[in-house]
Amino acid sequence: MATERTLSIIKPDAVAKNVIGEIESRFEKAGLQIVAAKMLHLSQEQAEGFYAEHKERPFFGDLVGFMTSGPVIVQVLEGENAIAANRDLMGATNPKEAEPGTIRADFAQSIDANAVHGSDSPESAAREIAYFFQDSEICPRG
Ligand code: RTP
Ligand code: MG
Repeated sequence: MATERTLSIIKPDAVAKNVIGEIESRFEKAGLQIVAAKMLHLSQEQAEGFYAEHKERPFFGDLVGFMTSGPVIVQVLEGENAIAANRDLMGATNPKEAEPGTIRADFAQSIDANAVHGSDSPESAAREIAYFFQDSEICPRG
């Protein structure tokens, strides 16, 4: 088992529903620590850059429009196998296919408004963390 970091976003739909705390609680109960966090209202440029891997996909415009529709929490989670552990807690991209008890099953409306983002590999975690945070903004526990 390896200690990892992953980039998590609480998306505009979940912030608007006032369930930031309930979502954070799932991470904490699973043993993941929040080692960096901030609230941002992403610009179009920030959202396009963040999701650049999807820029040729037909849903890209809707994705960027949604991600800029309201404030988000961007954060770094740290813990054992944090990347996979976070993806397990999130559930499937489409909340209709997400396992009961996952964040998306419990809080998401649709494949667009799906409550949370999580890095999908060590390479994307490194890129996505650096996209939003300087090293000096990450505060691991001693
Ligand atoms: P995320 O990146 O947000 O954590 O989600 P994910 O890995 O589960 O899904 P990904 O394939 O990376 O897609 C990014 C976001 O784009 C939207 N999407 N829409 N209409 C569609 O077919 C479709 N596919 C993906 C979702 O909002 C997804 O979270
Ligand atoms: Mg993804």
